[in-house]
Amino acid sequence: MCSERITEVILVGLPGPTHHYGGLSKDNVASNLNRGSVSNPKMAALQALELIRLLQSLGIVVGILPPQLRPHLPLLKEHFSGSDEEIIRQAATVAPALLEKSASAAAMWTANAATIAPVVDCVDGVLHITPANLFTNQHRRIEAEDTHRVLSAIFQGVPQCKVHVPLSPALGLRDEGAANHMRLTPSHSEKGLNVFVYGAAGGQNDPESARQTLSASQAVAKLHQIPTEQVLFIRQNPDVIREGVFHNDVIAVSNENVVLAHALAFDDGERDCERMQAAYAALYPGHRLNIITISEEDLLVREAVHSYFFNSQIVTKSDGRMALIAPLEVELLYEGRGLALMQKLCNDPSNPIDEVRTVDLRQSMRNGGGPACLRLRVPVTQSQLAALRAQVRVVADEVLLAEVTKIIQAHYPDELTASDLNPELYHRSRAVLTALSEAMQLPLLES
Ligand code: SUG
Repeated sequence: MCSERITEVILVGLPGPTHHYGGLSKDNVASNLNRGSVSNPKMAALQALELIRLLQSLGIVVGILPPQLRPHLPLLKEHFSGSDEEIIRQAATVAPALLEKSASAAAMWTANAATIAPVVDCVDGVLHITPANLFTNQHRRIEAEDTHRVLSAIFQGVPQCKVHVPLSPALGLRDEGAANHMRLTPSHSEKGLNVFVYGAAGGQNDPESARQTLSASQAVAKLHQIPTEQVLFIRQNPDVIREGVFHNDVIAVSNENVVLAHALAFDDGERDCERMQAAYAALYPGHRLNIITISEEDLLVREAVHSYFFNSQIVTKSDGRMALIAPLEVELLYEGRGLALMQKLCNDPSNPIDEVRTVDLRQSMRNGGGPACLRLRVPVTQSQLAALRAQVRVVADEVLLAEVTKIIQAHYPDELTASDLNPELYHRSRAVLTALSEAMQLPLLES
C-alpha cells in the first residue's frame, strides 16, 4: 500500500469542432455504418460535458483533455505546399480522403491517449505515462505527437511522474493505450495487477485488423517498471476482433476488484479468467476478484458491439460501492435487454455494483466511442493531485465547465460533413484551441 492515498483522476476527451463521420476505421462497425452522415460537433462536445458532470456527481475527480488542432497540417504538408489555406483547398480538391483523415477529431477518445501506471505499481515509485502511437490507422497516428506534448505540459510539475515518448512503430510495436489495459486491485491505493490485452502476437492467426501487438504491451510494461508478478498478458479472441471488437474495452471493462467481460472476450476463454484469478490471489491473499462474465445466450457479441454494453465505465463512488455508467444505447437497442442485464447485476449482492446510469453520447457513439473510450484513468497520490491542480487548470470545476461551455457555444458548428472541411473551419478550430488553452492554462499546441 502506498503511504499516500491514491485518487483516480479521469481525463475526459473533449470532442473538437471538426468531429465528423468519415468512416475512417475499417474495423469499427459504427464508424463504417455512419460514414458520410451529418455530425453535430457542438452537441458532441456538450454531451462530453454531461458525462463529466455525471462523473462529478458520483464523487469522481474529472479532468478535461482538450482537442487537437485539425486539420493536422503536417500530414497535408507531406503532399501540398503554399499557405495554410491553399494547402487545405488543394487537399479538398485533389485528396479529399486525406483531408478527412487530417481533420479527424478522434483524439477525443482518450482511452487511446496513453497507458498509465501509478507510483504504487512501479519499482521506481514513479507515475509512468506512455502515450500510444496509434499506428494502425493514419487518422489516429497523427495524434501521438501532440498527445505526448499535451500530457507533458499537464504533468510537468507533478512530482514522481514520467511522460515517455510513444513507442517506435518501426519496431512493430503497435500501441492503442489504456483501451487494452485493465488494472485490477483491491483498492486504487494498493498495487495493481496490470492486465495487458493484445490482438496480434506476430503469428498466422492474427486478424489483419488487430491494433495492439503483444510486443508493444510488453514494452510498455517494461518501460513502466512493473514487477513481473504484477503483469499478465492476455490475448483477445481473434474471432471477436473480426466481429468489430477493435479494442478490448469494446468487450471487457474493469474497476478495482471487478471485471465485467463477455464470455468470448479472450482467446483462452475461462482459462484466461483463471489466470487472472490466480495472479490476483497470489498478489492479494484473502481477497477475491469478481469476474462477471456475460454469456452469448444473454448478449451476442454482435449485440455487445452495437450497444457498447461493455464500453461502460465502472467507477468507485464516495461510499465505496460502484456505479456502471453505460451508453444510452443499452436502453435503446434490443428492447433494453442490455440495461436489464445491468440492473440484474446491481441487484446481485455478490458484486459491489449497485447503480447503473445511462448517458447520451450518441454523437461519439456513432463513431464507435462510448463512455469508456472518452476517459483516461490516471491514479495519482494526493501530493501529485495537488501539484496537478496548482500547475494547470485541467481538473474540472463549475467555473471551468462554464467557460468551456461558452467556448463550445461560440465556436462549434451545429452540423458538419466532409464538404465543410475548409480553411474557415481550420480557423475556427484554432480559435477554439486558443480559447481553451487560455482557460486551461495550457500552452497552445500546434504542430
Ligand atoms: O479508433 N473511431 C475510433 C473510436 C475509438 C474508440 N476507443 C476505444 N474503444 N477506446 C477508432 O476507431 C472513427 C472516426 C471516423 O470514422 O470518422 C474512429 O476513429
